[in-house]
Amino acid sequence: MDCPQDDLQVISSQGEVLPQSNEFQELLQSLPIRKSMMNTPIYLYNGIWIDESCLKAMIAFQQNFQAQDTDIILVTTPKSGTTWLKSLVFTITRRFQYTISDENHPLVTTNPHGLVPFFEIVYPHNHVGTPRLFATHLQYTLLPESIKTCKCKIIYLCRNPRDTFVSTWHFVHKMKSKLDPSWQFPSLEESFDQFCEGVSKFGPFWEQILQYWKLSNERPEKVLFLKYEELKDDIIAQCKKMADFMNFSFSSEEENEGVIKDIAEFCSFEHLSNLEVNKQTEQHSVPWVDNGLFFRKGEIGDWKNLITLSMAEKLDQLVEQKLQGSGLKLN
Ligand code: PAP
Repeated sequence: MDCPQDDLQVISSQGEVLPQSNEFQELLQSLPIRKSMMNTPIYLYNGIWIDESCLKAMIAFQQNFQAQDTDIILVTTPKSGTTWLKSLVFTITRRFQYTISDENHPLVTTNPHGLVPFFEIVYPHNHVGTPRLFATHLQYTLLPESIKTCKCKIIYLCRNPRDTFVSTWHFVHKMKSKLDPSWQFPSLEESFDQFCEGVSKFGPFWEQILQYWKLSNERPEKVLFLKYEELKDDIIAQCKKMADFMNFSFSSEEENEGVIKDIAEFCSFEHLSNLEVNKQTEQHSVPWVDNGLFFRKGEIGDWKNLITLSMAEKLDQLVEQKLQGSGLKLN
């Protein structure tokens, strides 16, 4: 997820816009700085690489957000299926409120990002209905204490890093070349090396994956750990798992009536990407990002069409080394 520089402000819990303080400028100047895949500055702050506007929103979120026991928080690495997870969780938790049909469901008229806001993109945010649903790309260590101590639940989703990298590459190129066709990007090789170094938005990606993986083992009632590939493999089983975890289990009547299958089809790439609202090039559910940019191919293994086998092997080795001893595999 990319956050343009001038679009966001730090806003207090009372909703006041806070002036860009000298303190914040001093903080920025004190941080290590690199260029993102989009060739814009990113800063290393408390272990993650983040851009200026997301850093502002993140600090406001850390200072002001109060979690509630019933909140559900979706955490993802960027480009690992956030849009899909948002649509699934929204549809599962709101199924008694909205019939899963094309006419009246909010997902028909609103992109999933408009229904489940990111903490670090705009703060404070509007949330729709109950339970409150939020999303973030932040590591667990950066979440406010109230999320850690109350009974709210976290659903975590990651994806094979080869496809995540390739999805990010296509996203930033489509986005920036639309804003400015003459924009200069780092080369594919440079971007790939930086990704492997851990220098990518909200990265290093393996730190985030490991934190939530560990926590999902220690506190399975708090964190549910999912993989994009497993959703693709058996969406019905994964929907049931999510529903049970959120205390929104499907009844046997619902199962027999095919409700889970309806939800899976309703939130499928084919259905969502063909809705008018998600083909829009002018509607932005996240500042500056066309709704259509969240849907590209939605497949496993598209890395083969961009990176070489030796790049893929290099990434695999890195991942194996980083995840060593954790019991987690990402293939
Ligand atoms: P974000 O981090 O900017 O929110 P995110 O939704 O996590 O993006 O990732 C986008 C990817 O999910 C795209 O993958 P691709 O580039 O490999 O195609 C997008 O196509 C895919 N995606 C979006 N919606 C769905 C869906 N309903 N089912 C499966 N994949 C999806």
